[in-house]
Amino acid sequence: MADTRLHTCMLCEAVCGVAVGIEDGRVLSIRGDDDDPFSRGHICPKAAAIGDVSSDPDRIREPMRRVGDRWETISWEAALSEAAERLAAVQKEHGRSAVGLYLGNPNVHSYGATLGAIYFGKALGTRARFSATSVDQLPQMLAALEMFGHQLAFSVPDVDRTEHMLILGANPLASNGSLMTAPGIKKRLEAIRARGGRFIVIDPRRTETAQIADEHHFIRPGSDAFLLLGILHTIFAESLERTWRQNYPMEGWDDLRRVAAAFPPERVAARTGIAAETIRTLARDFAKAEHAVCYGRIGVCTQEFGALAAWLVVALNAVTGNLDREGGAMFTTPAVDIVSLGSKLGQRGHFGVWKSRVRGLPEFGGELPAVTMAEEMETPGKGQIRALVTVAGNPVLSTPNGARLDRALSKLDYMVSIDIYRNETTRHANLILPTTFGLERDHYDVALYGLAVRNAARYVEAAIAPPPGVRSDWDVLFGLALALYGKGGGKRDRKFNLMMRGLKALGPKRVLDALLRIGPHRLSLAKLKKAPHGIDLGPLEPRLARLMRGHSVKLAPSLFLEDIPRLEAALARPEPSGLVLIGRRHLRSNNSWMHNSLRLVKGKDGCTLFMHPEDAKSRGLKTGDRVVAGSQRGRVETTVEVTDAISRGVVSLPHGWGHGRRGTALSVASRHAGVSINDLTDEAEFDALSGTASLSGVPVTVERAAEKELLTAAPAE
Ligand SMILES: Nc1nc2c(c(=O)[nH]1)N[C@H]1C(S)=C(S)[C@@H](COP(=O)(O)OP(=O)(O)OC[C@H]3O[C@@H](n4cnc5c(=O)[nH]c(N)nc54)[C@H](O)[C@@H]3O)O[C@H]1N2
Ligand SMILES: Nc1nc2c(c(=O)[nH]1)N[C@H]1C(S)=C(S)[C@@H](COP(=O)(O)OP(=O)(O)OC[C@H]3O[C@@H](n4cnc5c(=O)[nH]c(N)nc54)[C@H](O)[C@@H]3O)O[C@H]1N2
Ligand code: SF4
Ligand SMILES: [Mo]
Repeated sequence: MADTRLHTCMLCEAVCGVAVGIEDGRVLSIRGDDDDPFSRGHICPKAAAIGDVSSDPDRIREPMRRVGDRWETISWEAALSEAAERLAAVQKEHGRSAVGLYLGNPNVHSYGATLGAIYFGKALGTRARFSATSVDQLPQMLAALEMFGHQLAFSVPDVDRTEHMLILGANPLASNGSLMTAPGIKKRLEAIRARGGRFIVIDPRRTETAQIADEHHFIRPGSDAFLLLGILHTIFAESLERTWRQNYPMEGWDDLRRVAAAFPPERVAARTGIAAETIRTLARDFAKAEHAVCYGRIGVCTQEFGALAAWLVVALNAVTGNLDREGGAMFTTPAVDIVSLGSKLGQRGHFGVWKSRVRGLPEFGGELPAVTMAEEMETPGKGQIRALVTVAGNPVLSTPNGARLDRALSKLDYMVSIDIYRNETTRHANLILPTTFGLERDHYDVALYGLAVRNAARYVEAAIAPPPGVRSDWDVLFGLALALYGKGGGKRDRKFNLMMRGLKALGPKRVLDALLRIGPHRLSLAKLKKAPHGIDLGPLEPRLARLMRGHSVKLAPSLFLEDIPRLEAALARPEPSGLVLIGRRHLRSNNSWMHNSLRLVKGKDGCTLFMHPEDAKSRGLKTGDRVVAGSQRGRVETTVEVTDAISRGVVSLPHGWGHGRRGTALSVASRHAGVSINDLTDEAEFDALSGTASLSGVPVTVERAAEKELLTAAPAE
């Protein structure tokens, strides 16, 4: 019998409410929930693929054990026992940090996994922790930590009330917004113009977002810190700052003024590719708007000066009096308030307390940069990573020089992957522990409601039953942690272990209920269940004074000031004369793991190399030609797409492709394999301040593929 159940899409950060048509326990249809006050019926083409993943024949439905090249099923009891025994053995012999942990992006999209992974990490007791953070938003977290004293104190654009939005390195029309939970972002951006405002995009590509913007300026990859300093220079030089507009204490004005003074627009124009007069106009328009917000995302984070750029975005909002102010950059007041709770418990985050073993890169919030993962596995000595647990991650495709990591994984003593697919990463595991997915679990977005552009909350029960052989991420993480303790591994702390036992028995729902009850809106699961379409908790409100608890906002933290000489040195350095590579996202693709849904990958090839007509002409290339792109790290063969939407000297490949590797079980994706951009990106290139991968602006060469290459280009293993 057909039935409609409400749920929330867990694929990206927009948290769209969905209404799921179900018959005989299977998903028939997924449409937007028109009665969700926050998402108002919005969905994108990916939502329909949630059901495809659930019922995907390739999905792992029982624990699997690898014996050589063969995979066999194994019971949960045997699997947990084996994993615990092998991990404990490595830890006992080589120390706790000899077992690494990598947490991937989908952990953020399940509250059970988010909470479970925090405790699992603690239970494992390793310093070899990694996650997608260091190929993503780490610089923005570092800016939050240094400026506001909490690594999760993200300021989000009050997009619904701003009059002027300056967007750097983000393409919300494809990504649906990031560190800015804003379902239906296209309409929200268009509404800025409808109320007389403007929005401007700064991007090396004329993206889908740029195409509907009032202005777009091409920028040289990796130069956002220069542009932002040029803008700040103008603001100070023309006395456009608004020192009086904040209602919280703020320090560091003079330091910021001094730094900006050294970067007049004329000095940064060539490096950014943006004319000095344009930079001045950008500054004036921004500073003079009554409600303005600058928003930067992954394009400004994953570059050589990612941390400086992330800091300067917030600083620009602050000096123009737009921080914590209507229509500016504000702080969400979510129903589950991790920032306030963490602050009360003294958990604010930390940076650089210890360094990675081989290259000496700084930890952030207890994890090491992903660019160090392979070397920490390959380099012998005390602390070498010999075993690994991955949880919902695919670092072979998502971290720089994935091919090297691929090889390093194949040499580990032992590996466990908690995942739903046997993909490029998890094929190396000795055990794959499969979990529930999507509609099969209840959902409240602990992480993303904390970044929402309106205060909102929605809780939904599981809509369909999971396959009988899988367990929830929470159960698997706690189960593995407890089994590990039982075998003498992990953190040897009886009290902690008892707490883990208690939490496992309590289950995620009760923890969520408690978090809602102590949260600022005093909600509860029962209250949320009475409003299955979700609750609107009103527009964002100023809250920085309360968050800062008497401390001053630091406009110019010394950590960033000390990185300025490195920026200066880069200005003196000659620019690469050849092509540089950037990434891109597409509305129908989600990082590395949804290419096994035929409805998303069929049709036009999603993995092509964008190239400017002049660059194509000088190489005698046209759309459809096969080419080899090569970098310091590797070579991939792909198809050119000539377009003037990319700036000259820049080429772009999407990330998350490259499914041609042997030993995966992805029957659709392997037929739409594409190539991995991260076979070209370089683990030796990173933001030296924060340790974040530098994925933008990788020097590459592009040549027509030779006949012999066309024949021999076997995918990397
Ligand atoms: N060059 C380049 N590289 C990039 C980026 C880029 O822009 N350019 N973007 C970076 C960014 S922002 C990110 S976040 C990372 C993502 O990097 P990762 O998190 O490493 O990779 P994902 O592709 O998200 O892989 C998610 C994995 O989780 C599994 N999975 C999905 N749902 C569930 C679930 O509910 N439970 C469990 N247990 N497993 C699940 C999938 O099968 C897959 O194996 O990639 C980064 N890499
Ligand atoms: N459809 C879809 N949605 C997604 C994802 C997905 O894979 N597919 N991934 C999700 C994840 S994990 C994340 S983190 C978010 C990311 O969300 P966004 O940050 O919006 O991600 P992108 O679309 O990659 O946009 C980054 C932009 O930065 C530009 N850029 C590259 N280098 C530079 C530079 O040096 N300077 C400037 N100014 N711009 C630069 C690129 O051209 C690109 O347009 O998206 C999320 N949503
Ligand atoms: S925009 Fe994001 S949350 Fe909304 S339907 Fe698409 S993938 Fe899901
Ligand atoms: Mo991400």
